[in-house]
Amino acid sequence: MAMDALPRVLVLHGPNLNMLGQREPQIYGHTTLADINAMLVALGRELGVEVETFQSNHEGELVGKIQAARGHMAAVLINGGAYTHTSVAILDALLAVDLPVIEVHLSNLYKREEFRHHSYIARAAVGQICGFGADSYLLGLRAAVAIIQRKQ
Ligand code: CA2
Repeated sequence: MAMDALPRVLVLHGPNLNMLGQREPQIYGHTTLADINAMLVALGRELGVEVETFQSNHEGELVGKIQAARGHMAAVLINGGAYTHTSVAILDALLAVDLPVIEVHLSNLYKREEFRHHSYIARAAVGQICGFGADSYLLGLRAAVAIIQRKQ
């Protein structure tokens, strides 16, 4: 008997997030990106979704990955890094792909510099989770799964 494929969640990490755990631990914590990805894959398994992770320091690569998600992914979880505050291209890709988007950030954007208070990604997102460190991603994945299950 053919098994139904699990819904897939695409997790995108923007620029500089590959340095997590190596610099500025007072802001971003000691957890590495590999740790976060492993926790997301494990939680996804528990919750019945397949998690695919991707990090890039290049805006166009992130746009390409978002475009390719259409028809293959059930939701997109994104920490756009600094592109959050600058990228209309990422916003347009997220709007075009027509999937539930959950925006996450390690730090609390609203306690930081004014320029971090505006997110282009927020316009395409169901919601935003920020300020909980690595747990922001795990909470975001739970939110994505709740949305996917409601649709099934
Ligand atoms: O809090 C977040 O998750 C951010 O998306 C992180 C971005 C920042 O530009 C956003 O305003 C908020 C920066 C990611 C840089 O990550 C680093 C990790 C370790 C060392 C240096 C930077």
